[in-house]
Amino acid sequence: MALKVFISGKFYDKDDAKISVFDHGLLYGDGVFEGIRSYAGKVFRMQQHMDRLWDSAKAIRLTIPMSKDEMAAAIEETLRVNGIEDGYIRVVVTRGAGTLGLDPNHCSDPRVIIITDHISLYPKELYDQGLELITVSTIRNHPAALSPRIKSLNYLNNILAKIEGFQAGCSEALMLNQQGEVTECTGDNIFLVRKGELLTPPKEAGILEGITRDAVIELACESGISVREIPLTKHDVYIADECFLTGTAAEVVPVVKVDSRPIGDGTPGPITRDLMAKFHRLARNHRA
Ligand code: PXG
Repeated sequence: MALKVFISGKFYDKDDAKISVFDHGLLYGDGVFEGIRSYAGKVFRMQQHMDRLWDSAKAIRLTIPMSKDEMAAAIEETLRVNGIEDGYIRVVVTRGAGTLGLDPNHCSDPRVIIITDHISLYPKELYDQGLELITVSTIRNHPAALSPRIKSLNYLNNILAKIEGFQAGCSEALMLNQQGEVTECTGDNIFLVRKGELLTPPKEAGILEGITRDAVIELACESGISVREIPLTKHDVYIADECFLTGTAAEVVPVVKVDSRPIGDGTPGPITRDLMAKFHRLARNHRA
């Protein structure tokens, strides 16, 4: 059976799931999105994803043509018609079809797209062995120009960084901000462990406030590990005892090398491994 895709209230077979070439989502990257996971038939942190989607839409002055409850129900229904229990959900809201000009007032019909599928971002070995990062020259979007807190369809900033990372043979790229502070990777937030403490850049550094990041901060606090959101530099990364990334797609993934320098002893550290296990339990235990 072909995968069904939800577009604005109707289900279409994957090959027939199409939107207009005049949609400003395509013409200008004018829209917002979310990447969400479902574990054993239960959507992980649905409410937080709905809140972030609505905040992103508000920031770009886009009105989502349904309520959060209706969106949540449509997501559940899309998972159900596709028989997906453990999967990945991509929600996209575009400005809608308009004219060949920037003016969003010509777009009267925002499209809501829900795709559900399976995902595995990195091979299992990377979770056991850890991955390597490189700091790239592409800096993260300046918050005064386009806030990194908006999950918009404009991901060129991250894509350019990702290409730089790939060219250096790394599967993820570490992005700095305009002040040279550490922000995040192209689709994941970053954490360091230093003297038993968890350190991560604050939202003011110019990051997407990840939902996995929030979950890991909560898990660390519950385990009595101190967490500080403070500005970090490359130096802090180089001298860290441990490093890991968090994201919906990646979950929690250890980092063992940055800019060719081993982090700690060059293997996934104990706090990282503990938080990976705790995150898996949290996600699979269905706690919202
Ligand atoms: N930073 C950025 C820039 C992101 O795009 C995260 C951090 C992690 O946030 P969550 O809420 O997922 O913990 C993201 C989210 C992809 C993909 O295709 C990446 C994300 C979301 C959806 C798809 O790589 N990253």
